[in-house]
Amino acid sequence: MLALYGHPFSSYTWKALIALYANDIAFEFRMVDADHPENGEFVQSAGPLGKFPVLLDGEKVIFEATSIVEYLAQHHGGGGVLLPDDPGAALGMRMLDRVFDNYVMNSMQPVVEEYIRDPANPDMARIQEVRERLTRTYRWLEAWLEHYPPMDRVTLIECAAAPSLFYADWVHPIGKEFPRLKRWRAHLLALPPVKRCIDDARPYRGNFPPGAPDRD
Ligand SMILES: N[C@@H](CCC(=O)N[C@@H](CS)C(=O)NCC(=O)O)C(=O)O
Repeated sequence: MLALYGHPFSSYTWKALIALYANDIAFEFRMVDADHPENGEFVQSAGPLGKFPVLLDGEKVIFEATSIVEYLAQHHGGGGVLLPDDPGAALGMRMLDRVFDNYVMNSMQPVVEEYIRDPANPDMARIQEVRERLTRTYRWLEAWLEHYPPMDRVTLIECAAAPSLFYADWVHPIGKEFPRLKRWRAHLLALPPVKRCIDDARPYRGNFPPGAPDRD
């Protein structure tokens, strides 16, 4: 039986959960929180900075959400959908996966950090930089979406896009000048594996440092 270490409110945990749910892969969820110190200890021992999610398959430990999705594609079904067998098509998906991690998720992280550092007095210049980076990324995605219509299947792209766009829109709402991106985000949020993550995370929304909006 697989075990996934993570937290229901963690965007990177969602990325792995979406792949697991979409492929009906049985696993045990091991919560990383103060009530389960043994899970936190395991996570600390897995990767260099003790980040989650971490997947345990027998003796095998896999960390980094992208690697977990790739591992599931290789060993637990996915049938060429999570990641295509064709190397060229797979490379295209990996490139998009990097876009969502590096330019969406990582771009918005400083806002979360600012509200943790000093909730009453965040550095507005730093936040403005985030807004500019995200706007630029949204513009790129809007153009990319011209050739990527919303689909019901779940690939590495949907696993990476859904959590990153879910939270990025909370930090810097996707404007109406990006209609395809707005529509795609709504489509992703309605996919059953994504919806399940959103619903399971609802009790933790109060923990979002910049404050969670009353929607989604
Ligand atoms: N590059 C990692 C990032 C994972 C990550 O940042 N996880 C966050 C939760 S969403 C975490 O572990 N936070 C706790 C910490 O940094 O100590 C991945 O793709 O899995």
